[in-house]
Amino acid sequence: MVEILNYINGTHVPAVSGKTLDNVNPSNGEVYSTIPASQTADVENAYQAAQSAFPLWSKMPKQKRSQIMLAIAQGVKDNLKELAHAEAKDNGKPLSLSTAVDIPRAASNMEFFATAILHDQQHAYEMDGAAINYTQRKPLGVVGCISPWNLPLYLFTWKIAPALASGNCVIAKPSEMTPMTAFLFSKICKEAGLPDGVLNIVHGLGGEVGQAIVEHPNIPAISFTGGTVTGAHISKITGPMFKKTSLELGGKNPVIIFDDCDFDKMLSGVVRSSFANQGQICLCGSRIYVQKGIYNKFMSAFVERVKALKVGDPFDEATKIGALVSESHMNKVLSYVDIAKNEGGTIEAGGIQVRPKGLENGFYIEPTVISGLDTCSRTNQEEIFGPVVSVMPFETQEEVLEMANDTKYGLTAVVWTQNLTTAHTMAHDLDTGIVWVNTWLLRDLRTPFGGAKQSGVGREGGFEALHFFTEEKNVCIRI
Ligand code: TXE
Repeated sequence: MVEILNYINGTHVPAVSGKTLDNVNPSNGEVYSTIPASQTADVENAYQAAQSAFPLWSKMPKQKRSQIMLAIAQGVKDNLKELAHAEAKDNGKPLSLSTAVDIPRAASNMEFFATAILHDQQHAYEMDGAAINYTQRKPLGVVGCISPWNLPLYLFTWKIAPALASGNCVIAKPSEMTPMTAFLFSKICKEAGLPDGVLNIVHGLGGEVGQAIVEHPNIPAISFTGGTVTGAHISKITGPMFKKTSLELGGKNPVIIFDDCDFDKMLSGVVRSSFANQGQICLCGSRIYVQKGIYNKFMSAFVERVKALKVGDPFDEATKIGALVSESHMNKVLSYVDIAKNEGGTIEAGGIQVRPKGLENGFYIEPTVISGLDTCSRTNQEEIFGPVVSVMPFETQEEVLEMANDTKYGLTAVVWTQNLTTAHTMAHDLDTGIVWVNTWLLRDLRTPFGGAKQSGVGREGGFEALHFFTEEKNVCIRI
């Protein structure tokens, strides 16, 4: 049994209360580690450590901060195998995915922000010889970063990297369901020479540790990625406290396939955007709109490809769909299959739990394709966050645009077309923070990342993220 510990002031410690929580391996349903069941007292200890480290870290020359962060990135790369293995075991995702995507991206996040701080600019505004204004950006102090379970180290580093790079000290809370890689990462930080107290990792339940971070009177900024309901709860607390709050929340993303698309490329792309990471990525496309001319061709080719996806052991190289993160999440996803049936949907593929030999207690669902549902059905409106997609036909661009935008979410949209005008007009008219045309999840870390409507508030990525973690000041000097 592995004992995961908090990382406070450069030291690995249990929760003050001594209490622990069980951590389950979703591929077989077995408890394989414990995590500290931290509470307010642990967050307070982390805060004290972070506050003490702030003068040193915030005043350290950027070049030096950058070097330490690059050493951490190198440590992640050096430990790729161990981290990828840990991520697959903790989350249930295929090892091939954590090796190719999650862990390399965690290293890139650190590298990107470590170098971005060297290139950020300040502004100057000259007033016709009468005065000059210039701006400064200062770190905020001790900030809170709360991350989810679907891309554990990937999203953990996506938040802490800009926070640290811009000179803040951090209290970070990984999801209680996937704490392992953050724990391993803390050891890498120590070895890379990150000064004690600069990054503190407190494990435990969202309603306890997360809540204590959000409510802390001296933490001026919260960066959160997770469910829309939790995001709404957090902003009710941070609003009246005037905390800067960045929220990356859920999605119900449309994938729009026009008759004139490159069919083969589209088909592979849509299989990926539907089922990567068992459909547990806020960017996955779960509402697939297909133009009538190719609807039947698409449906039969898509269903054939989906049925061929191997579901099972995350450590088997042939596996394309691993386990869902938890039993309760699997049950939530399965409940939506029942909802879809009750709404009159036809299950074209999947729709059932799978019990692979030797892993009968794991949390597996066959990739599921549903047809015949109205765009306003619950299946098409609520975030399922699993390997479940709904396919619908459309005739005109105007019609599909209306259906695609008819949701409370607005994170991403994918458009498959070879027609430049269609691509441009759809990209312009879709109410989402991100539009991908003829691709999916192609990411340039310089670009703004985030959602419209109930998919979130604010943008991460590039200088936007560095700016979120700083306070801008204007200095006006009379000449
Ligand atoms: O997320 P939570 P859950 C969606 C997805 C999923 C649903 C619920 O639809 O089914 O959200 O998932 C911490 N104060 N997404 O319940 O609770 C929690 O410990 C502070 C989309 O697992 O939002 C974890 O670290 N923090 C999403 C983090 O919030 C709190 C990814 C996210 O967990 C807290 C995950 C509180 N009161 C789920 N309560 C995406 N956008 O990618 C919980 N937390």
